[in-house]
Amino acid sequence: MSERERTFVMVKPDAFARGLAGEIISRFEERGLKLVGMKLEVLDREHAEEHYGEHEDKPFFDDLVDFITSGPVVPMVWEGEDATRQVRQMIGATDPAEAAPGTIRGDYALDLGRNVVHAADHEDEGANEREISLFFDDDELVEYDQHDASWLYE
Ligand code: IDP
Repeated sequence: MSERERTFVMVKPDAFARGLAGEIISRFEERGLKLVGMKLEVLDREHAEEHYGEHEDKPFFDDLVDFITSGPVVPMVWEGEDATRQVRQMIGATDPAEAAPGTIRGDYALDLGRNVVHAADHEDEGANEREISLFFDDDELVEYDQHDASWLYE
């Protein structure tokens, strides 16, 4: 069995406003991932700019920060085997027009700037640690036994 990992995921304001938060959370629950952290908050600009710091020189940066601060988001931490890569596969390509049907973006989104969900980049090794600590204190991540683990993992 490969390593159990923690990965950072966030329901974006478009999905929350469209009543899709529950649907998106259910995708990860039903897959068998373990929810260890979750909040509901409206991000301030400073927090949003730090979160998207890698894009600060891009032409879409201001619009992206406007959008992500425009309403409630649901930051979450999900744990599971190979979780970062599995979650990225589940959310689909960044541009919903390229996202396969069956992925979250492929099923619920149409536009690059309104792509319903964020997840840490599995190709960026430090992304999870950086993003989890930007949104959660250690004592906000919950320790518990996943009761169905023996049915999910051999
Ligand atoms: P990701 O969300 O799939 O990790 P990133 O490249 O990190 O994709 O981009 C962050 C977010 O910025 C995307 O989810 C998307 O909403 C937005 N974005 C990325 N590229 C563009 C663009 O070219 N125009 C407008 N928005 C963009």
